[in-house]
Amino acid sequence: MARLIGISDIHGEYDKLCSLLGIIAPQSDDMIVFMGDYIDRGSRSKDVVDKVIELGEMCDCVYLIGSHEYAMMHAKHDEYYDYLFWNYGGDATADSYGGFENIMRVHGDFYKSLQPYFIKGKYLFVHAGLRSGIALEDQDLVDMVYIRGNFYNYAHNFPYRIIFGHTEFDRARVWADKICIDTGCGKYKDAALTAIVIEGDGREHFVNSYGEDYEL
Ligand SMILES: [Mn+2]
Repeated sequence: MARLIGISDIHGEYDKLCSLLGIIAPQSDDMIVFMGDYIDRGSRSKDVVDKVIELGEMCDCVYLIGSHEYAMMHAKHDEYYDYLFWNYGGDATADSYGGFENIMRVHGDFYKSLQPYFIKGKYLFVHAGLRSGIALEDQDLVDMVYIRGNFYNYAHNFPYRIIFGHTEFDRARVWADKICIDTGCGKYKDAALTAIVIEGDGREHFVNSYGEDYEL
């Protein structure tokens, strides 16, 4: 049966992405939602983007925007995002493309196509979260890619089970109404890249780049 798979915060860690995909072994009827932060920190951001694009040729893939792509795309025009980009791993991304100016030249179509969120059945995938009390269609993209405790420390009333990344925990973390799958890949040398795998029968489990497979 087809699976729904979420992967977030790869951060240039091409080898961990390949390990994880080798374990998950995507099939043509699977759907993979990439939840942003493809780039920065790890040394192979360009290869990560090539890989996730390539995967879209063998199964249904959805690509969301993360905070690091947002900062990268605003870096040239905005002092604050320029600071964020260059001080949170952007140098590694620029190096992987052979210069900052090549990032949008090579993968501009991909970065400009990134979606803010994605809904599939009872699940809503978003990079960082949503702001409570604001309708989905009125959410600010900056919140959706940067929000932290104001989202995950409180119950929300959106009619979805929200799957997000952006804030890292040691392991995937499950609340009654939300799930975080960022386990620090790219930020810490030995951190795993973790995917949520939702089986056709609805079973949710977590698979990481070290081959662990667990339920919470
Ligand atoms: Mn991140």
